[in-house]
Amino acid sequence: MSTRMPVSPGKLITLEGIEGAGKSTLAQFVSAWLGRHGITVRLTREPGGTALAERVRQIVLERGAEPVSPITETLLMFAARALHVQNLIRPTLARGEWVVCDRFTDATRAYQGSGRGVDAALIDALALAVHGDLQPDCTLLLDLPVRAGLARARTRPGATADRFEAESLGFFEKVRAGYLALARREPQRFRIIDAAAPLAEVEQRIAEALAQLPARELRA
Ligand code: T5A
Repeated sequence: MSTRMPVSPGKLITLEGIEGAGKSTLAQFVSAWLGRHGITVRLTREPGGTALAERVRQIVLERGAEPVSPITETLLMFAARALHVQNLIRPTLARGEWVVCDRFTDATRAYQGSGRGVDAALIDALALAVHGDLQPDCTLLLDLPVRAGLARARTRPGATADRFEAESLGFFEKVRAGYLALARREPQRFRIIDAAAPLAEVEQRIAEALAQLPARELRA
């Protein structure tokens, strides 16, 4: 008979924010920081994260001739998320590893909900169907003025504007406000980080937030 101790499930850490907030850059910092503190981490992103979900990402981000309505966009985000949750996130957490994810369902709430006007109740129903009781343990909201984020995103090496990056300032103002409203509603889960600060300062704030996570596995 096996005497192996049951594995305690890993934690899901998400990074959110408007374009150019620094999510991809800081997701790598979060993974490295957790690694140094004894945690095995899987770094991933949305939409995408698995082979099939990355194909859905291409469909939803590309600027093609065929219109994509807000509801279609929402369904595509959740189709990609369903693949990601089933085939990567849940199995990784079940092994006791942590998942660091560049965007998750809060992005749908902010972009499709606040930005495009899709009904919040519909988004909640899809979230329940796709990931049930799975919620991020901690969400780092990288907040900065829209103009600053877009300027960074547009001057990034090799940048080409996808369907979202081609949107107006007004759209991103609604997205930013939507994120801040989500953070106010769930202050335990969200940490709002001033992403307009120099990178070293942003990293310092994130390290402080991670050090406060209630996790036995975290080594000093
Ligand atoms: N989407 C996604 C939805 O609408 N609904 C959903 O449910 C989901 C999951 C995904 C798009 O899909 C939408 C939102 C998005 O529009 P994406 O490429 O994953 O697209 O996301 P983007 O936000 O477009 O990614 P970006 O690369 O533009 O932004 P990041 O990741 O926030 O920024 P990053 O790390 O690439 O940094 C940008 C530049 O700024 C510098 C970096 O070095 C880089 O050059 N930088 C800083 N410079 C100075 N000071 C700092 N503090 C800095 N931090 C980063």
